[in-house]
Amino acid sequence: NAKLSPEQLLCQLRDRVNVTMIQRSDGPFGTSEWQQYLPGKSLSEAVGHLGCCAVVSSAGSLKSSHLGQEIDSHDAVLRFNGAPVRGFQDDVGQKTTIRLVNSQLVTVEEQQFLREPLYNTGILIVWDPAPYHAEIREWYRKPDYNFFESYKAYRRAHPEQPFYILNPKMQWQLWDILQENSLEHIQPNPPSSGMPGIVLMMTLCDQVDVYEFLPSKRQTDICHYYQKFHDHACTMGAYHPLLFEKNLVKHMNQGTDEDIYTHGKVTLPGFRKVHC
Ligand code: NCC
Repeated sequence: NAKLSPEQLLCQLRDRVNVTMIQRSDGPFGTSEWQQYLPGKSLSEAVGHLGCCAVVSSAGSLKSSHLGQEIDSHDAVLRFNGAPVRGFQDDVGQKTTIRLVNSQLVTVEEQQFLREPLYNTGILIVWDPAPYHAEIREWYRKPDYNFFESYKAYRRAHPEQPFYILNPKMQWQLWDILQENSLEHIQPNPPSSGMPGIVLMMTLCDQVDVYEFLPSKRQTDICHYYQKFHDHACTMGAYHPLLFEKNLVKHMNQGTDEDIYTHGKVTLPGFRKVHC
């Protein structure tokens, strides 16, 4: 087995994955126009020191989980894309500290993204798939989805809400570690939003509880807890190497298998608590 020990893996993630947001010093973002749009504060300044954090996947298995109170008891909660809280508090809680969205949502669903009040809570972070280990300049010229205009429009409408662009290098640094720790060749596509969401919280928090990323006994082929749409690929992955992400997270779990089975809950240490 090519796998590292859980401790070695945590160290690899801590030391090789740079969790950074696009800044003024990043080549094409150094213009005076971009200066007006990029948030002035860094992400860690915006969130402060966080103790216990929750990452809430969008999986259908959250339905009827009654995990809402437990999720809300965390200091900070990260959610993905258009995952709603209104009407689903009992299962997913209502606190949203960070929302990680993909560039497809910001670009293709632009009208909804700009209108829907769901996005106005918490800190927003958008990511876009760059070519494998591309420089920022190359990615900027040819993003997967050209979300930059929609990002600017959102910033103009909500100048007080922190909204960051994830440095796209992170995704391939993660992918390399996924590939190195898998016996099979994995598809050359960036990880799902799940993996960077988890690793981002590991940089900000002392502890990270992840809900229904590893499915519980409620596992279902219903894609999302908020939609009646069945697709097995939502849980197992198709474009994204989701199964490999899940295997990696399982390997690092510091909680019990019982917690996975009953709560779909995995517990990971924050990088501050990792000693290499
Ligand atoms: O579905 P999505 O993912 O928004 O889910 C967010 C994260 O939750 C985890 N998940 C979700 C469903 C499920 N049954 N099991 C899970 O473990 C995954 O970690 C997932 O990353 C994405 O990753 O950004 C993704 O986004 C959607 C879609 O673009 C957005 O929801 C916006 O509408 C993608 N779906 C499609 O493009 C049709 C999905 O492939 C990946």
